[in-house]
Amino acid sequence: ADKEIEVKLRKKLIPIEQLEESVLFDRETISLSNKLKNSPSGIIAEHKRRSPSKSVINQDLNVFDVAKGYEKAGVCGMSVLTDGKYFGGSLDDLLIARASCKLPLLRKEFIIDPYQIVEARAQGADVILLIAAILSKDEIKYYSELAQSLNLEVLLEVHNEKDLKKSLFDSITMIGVNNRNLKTFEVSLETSKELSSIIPDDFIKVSESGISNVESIKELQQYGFKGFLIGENFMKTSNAGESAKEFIE
Ligand code: IGP
Repeated sequence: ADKEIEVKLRKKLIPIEQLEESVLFDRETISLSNKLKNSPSGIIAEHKRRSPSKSVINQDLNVFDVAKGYEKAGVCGMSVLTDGKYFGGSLDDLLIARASCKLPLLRKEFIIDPYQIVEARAQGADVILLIAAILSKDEIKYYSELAQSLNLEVLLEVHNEKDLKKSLFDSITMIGVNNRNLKTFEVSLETSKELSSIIPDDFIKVSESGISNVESIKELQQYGFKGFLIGENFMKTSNAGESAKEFIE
């Protein structure tokens, strides 16, 4: 409910017509899925200051440097948490990352309103996250088609078979399996392995959360995963970019 109030407040601040006039609104977006297809490492590196499961991860790294570092390391894309309440992020973080690098940027947010998708486009994102667990089938269809019409790619996040079953639309390019259980915060890479066989081949498979070594990536690649979303493991160090580099061939 807090989130809804926040969205409504922001709507009042910036009318949608004004978002559409943003200079970033018409920029050519960069395809994350194409990069993942052609990469041996497939790293999507995240900027995340804190999280409900770990509280503070790192408050000292600034987004500008992190984005530059990830780009220099050779990652495929960057994920930027824009949620303030649970993750200490903001839309300014997204804008700063946009100003710092040419990587495809994922707006990492709990999207529950189409306004947030237009906002993502206006603030420099290339990809949005849609979480199946918090959306209906109709919403997933509508939101992903809206994103596609704005030249944004969609990473659709699933936790189980039920999530997956309501999410298979051709306006979606990437399916992400979140290895972190939303209720218990427990992480298990088995979740990715188990779901891999029922994700149709038309989608790029991404494994999200709890990845902390290259061996895990090699193993997940055997299950057809092309993308690996990694936050904490890079952010907990003093130089996120350098840490990401160790994961890249
Ligand atoms: C990154 P980790 O364990 O490497 O820090 O996880 C990313 O998968 C995680 O931040 C995440 C997330 C989300 C955060 C995945 N899905 C949805 C907020 C909302």
